[in-house]
Amino acid sequence: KSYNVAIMGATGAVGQQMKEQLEKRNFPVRNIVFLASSRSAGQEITFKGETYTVQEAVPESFEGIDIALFSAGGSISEKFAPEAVKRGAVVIDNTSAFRMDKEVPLVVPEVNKADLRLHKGIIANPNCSTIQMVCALQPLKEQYGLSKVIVSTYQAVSGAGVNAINELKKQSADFDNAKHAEASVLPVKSADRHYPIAFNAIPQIDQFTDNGYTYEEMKMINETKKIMHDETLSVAATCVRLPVVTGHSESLYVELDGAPTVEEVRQAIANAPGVELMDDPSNQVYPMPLMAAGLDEVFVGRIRADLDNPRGFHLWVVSDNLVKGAALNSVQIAEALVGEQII
Ligand code: A2P
Ligand code: 11C
Repeated sequence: KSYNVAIMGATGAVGQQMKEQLEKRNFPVRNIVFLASSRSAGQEITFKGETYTVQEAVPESFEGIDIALFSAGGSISEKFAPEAVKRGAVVIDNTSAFRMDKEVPLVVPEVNKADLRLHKGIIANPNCSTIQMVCALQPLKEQYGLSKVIVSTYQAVSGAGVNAINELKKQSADFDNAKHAEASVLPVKSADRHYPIAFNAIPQIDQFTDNGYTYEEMKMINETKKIMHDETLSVAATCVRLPVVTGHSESLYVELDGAPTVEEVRQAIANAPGVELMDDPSNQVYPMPLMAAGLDEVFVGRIRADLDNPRGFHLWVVSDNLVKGAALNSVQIAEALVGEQII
């Protein structure tokens, strides 16, 4: 059996990766439609050796579509996802529009694939920084119980889209002018002030909420509890943007219910699906975004026991934010729908 697929936001950083993942994983596509705004309608995209023309998205674009992968921003999802569902499509939405909606499953297949069965037309793909974190947390939770997570992130500009990548590239060319480089995209397009990202670190991703945390930080907090089915889990996050093109890094402090050895924690991570242990300090082996870019896995290294708390551990987690953090996870959701005969 094969499926009619649409990619909404096909010209974006994530949309392009969605196309690549469908090709690479040989997803059973019968027909594919590439959708974007009128700005890029008419552009050409090659899929499995055939050329397709990008179309401006309208509600009728979803006639006959079985699976629609969305990554064109939250307001576009709010407008078009219901139109796609009305026409019989299952929407896999990579924006924050529906993630915390009680009717919408929020899924990382390695963690909570069973939630897919509860879908009513829309399935949400979590935020990139949440996805890689829960992949590393799940094996620890399963084997030792998990009570607390404190995470600090080191996030790549591609999380903020094609324009942010272009901004970093442009600013990087002029080291002497770093402080005064022109900035109009980061920390977030809609902000009052913009700061250069080249040669910098910006402790703001997305806008601030009323409690002093940013939306990105609150996503990591709220989405983690929902995906892991644990409202009592204590989660705190500080999210920082770095001048890295692709690959988010995260420093995690976790408190477990049990008190395993470091070697036992390493084994739990090594055996987890989708996760690769890369932890050999004596040979300077640890994950970094430059090596993780373009790869599927969530890489974990620098695993250490806390020096004061026998239930506390520190981990360093790196993954390609556009791959497992977005496009791959969405395509894995589509594969699970097919594999489990939910579609
Ligand atoms: P377009 O190329 O027409 O602007 P990114 O997050 O990398 O910036 O990508 C955003 C994606 O969302 C792009 O594919 C962009 O298409 C698409 N997009 C933005 N606004 C709209 C819209 N109003 N309707 C459909 N697609 C949109
Ligand atoms: C970033 N994590 O790195 C954001 C991008 O809710 O899907 C993803 C935003 C989202 O900027």
